[in-house]
Amino acid sequence: MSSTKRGAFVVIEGLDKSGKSTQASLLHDRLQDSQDAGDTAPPKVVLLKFPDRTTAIGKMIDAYLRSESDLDDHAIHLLFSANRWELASTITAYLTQGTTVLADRYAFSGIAFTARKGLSYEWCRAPEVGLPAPDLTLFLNISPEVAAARGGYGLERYEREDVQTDVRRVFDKIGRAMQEEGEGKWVEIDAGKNKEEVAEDLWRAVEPLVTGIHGPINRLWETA
Ligand code: DGP
Repeated sequence: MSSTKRGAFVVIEGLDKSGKSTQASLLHDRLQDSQDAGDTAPPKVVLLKFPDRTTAIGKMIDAYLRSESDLDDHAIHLLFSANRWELASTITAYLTQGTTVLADRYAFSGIAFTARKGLSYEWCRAPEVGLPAPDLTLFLNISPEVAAARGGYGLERYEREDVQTDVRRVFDKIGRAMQEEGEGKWVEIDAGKNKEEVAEDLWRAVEPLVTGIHGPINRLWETA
């Protein structure tokens, strides 16, 4: 039996105001344009966004982020994780049918935003173990000061420079651990450059994966 090709799973992570959502959207369009004209199904690429605020769990997360509700730190962590798990089988199905899956945030945000509250790294990681593993994670690196200078933060719960500084420290730890553990490729992109340059750097990292991947879909930290 010939080994079949599957789609690539690419995650974009970064601090708030790193340009992550803009770049995810640009990358999505570029991946879409790289598809053969007239080829409609299955889609060449899909863009998912975490948290997905449209589901029942996502609505609870949304209320929490907008400070309309308060939840125990452990409880909200598990809701964010559950919000990824509710899309896990969808991600797997897309990859299997050859669709590239692009995710705006993933398990790494989950760890970074809760570990900064003082909960242990291992506890934060535990509910993410076994999720579909990205083949490539692109971390948009920007200093919290530069991020803050980009028109200021919004009003949501974590949109503060002190929070982002702590979160960045945990992201650095995750990036180092990912590289040491060989858990899929983690690439840092300088997000302080202008929009076009960042888009180009992202494309250079993603382009080799566009044609698909031979091999199984890995599971995050399953052997750790
Ligand atoms: P966004 O929609 O990308 O702006 O994300 C909303 C906020 O939620 C942002 O401040 C980052 C934070 N966030 C994203 N994912 C998680 C997660 O899994 N856990 C926690 N605690 N926060 C998260």
